[in-house]
Formats: sequence, C-alpha cells, structure tokens
Amino acid sequence: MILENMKYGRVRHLTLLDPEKTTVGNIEDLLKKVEKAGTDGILVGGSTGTNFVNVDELVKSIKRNIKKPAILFPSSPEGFSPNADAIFYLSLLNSQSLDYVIGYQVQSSILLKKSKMEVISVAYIVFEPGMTVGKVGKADLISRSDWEKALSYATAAELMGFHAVYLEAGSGATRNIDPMVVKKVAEDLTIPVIVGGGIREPEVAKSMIEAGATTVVTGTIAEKDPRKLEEIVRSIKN
Ligand code: 1GP
Repeated sequence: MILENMKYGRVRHLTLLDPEKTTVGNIEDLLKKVEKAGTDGILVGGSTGTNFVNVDELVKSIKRNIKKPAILFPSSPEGFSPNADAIFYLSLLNSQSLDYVIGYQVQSSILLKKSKMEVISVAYIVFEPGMTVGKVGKADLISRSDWEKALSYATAAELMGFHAVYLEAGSGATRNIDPMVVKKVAEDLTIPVIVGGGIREPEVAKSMIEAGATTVVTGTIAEKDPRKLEEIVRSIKN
C-alpha cells in the first residue's frame, strides 16, 4: 500500500513523468535511469496533452521495464489508466473553478471505484509561480512564503479527511516553495505532506525532508540531468 509506505517514510521521492513528452523519446532508457537513481515511484501526469492512450502507454512501459509503482497524477478524467497501481485523486483546493475542486472527480468516481486500484485522496495546493498547472487549474496562487494561508488550506484538508496534502509550485518553477512553509504545515499535520515544483538541487530536496515533508517530487530533472537526480535522491535518503 503506497499511502501506508508514505506514512512510514518509505516513499521519500517520486518522479513525475509527462505522458505527452515521454512517449516520443527513449522511454525505456529514461525509466531505467530513474529507477537506478533510487526513486520510489513514478507519477504519471501533465497539465496538458494527456489522454487515455498516452497515459496507458506510459503506465504499461513502467510496468514492463521497472519495479516501481505507477501512480496516476491526473489533471482531468482522461488521465486514467486501469493498469496503474494507484492514483493521486487530486482536488485542487485553491482553484477558482469547481471542475478542479470536485467536478472532474465526480466524473471519474464510479470508474475509479470499480478499478480497485489504490485511491489516495490528495489535497492539491498550488503556490506561486504555479506555472502551467496554476494557469490551467485556474489556481488562486498562494505566495511561496505565506505559511498561514498554506496551513489554513492544509488543515482544512486534514479535517475533511484527505489522505495527504501536496504543496506544488508548478513544474519548471524558477523558485521552489519556501521550506519554512513546509515546516509550518508539516509540524501541525498528521497526514503526509508531499512537495514539488522547481526542486533541482540536492540541498533543496533535503531541506524539504528536514522541514517535515514526507515525499519530494521532481519532474524536469529526470530528463535534463539524471546524475543530478541520483544526487537528489541520495541526499533525501541519507
Ligand atoms: C511536481 O510539478 C512538480 O510537483 C515537478 O516539478 O518539473 O519542476 O521538478 P519540476
């Protein structure tokens, strides 16, 4: 069970791969590198261009090539594949569009329950700069140091019964979320805290775990610099 493993600190790092981009290149090679780097699982998703076909293709490649779980990370009901191990059933809490808060979730709920995959409900909270997910998800962005607002959202999520919270600065963000915000949230919460967006340096990744994050997510670095990814994972796990 992935959630259980997260709670016990056994899912320290996840790699986000975008099905739109990865189906063109040498995906086998990339997956092997990511596995070798020591990541604990692959998140499959992207803010644009995902559909049933490319999501399923990527999930199947993961299952064929490496021994790490494939976790769906959908931005719409089309981000689904029955072959995945689990799904982050996201609700973008600070979206101004009800679609991202509950609409898409309603559209996919029955299918999801029938699939019997592990469903991890995740309160997705998007910070500045937000990047594509901020725009597409119509997020009312939280400033990267605004710990009070972050804590209010995260506490609401915990009280509402979400399994985890995910603090997101957006893929390719020039600045990651302030670790101080992660600390304020994590020290008050009993559910796992996931953090991602713009994390490219081992020291930054480590500072997130030291601040109390359960899991760090990186995306861009896997393709750009696999060696750096190894350093990031090592810094988190040591
Ligand atoms: C996952 O959006 C991130 O939370 C991935 O961000 O591509 O900047 O690592 P990067």
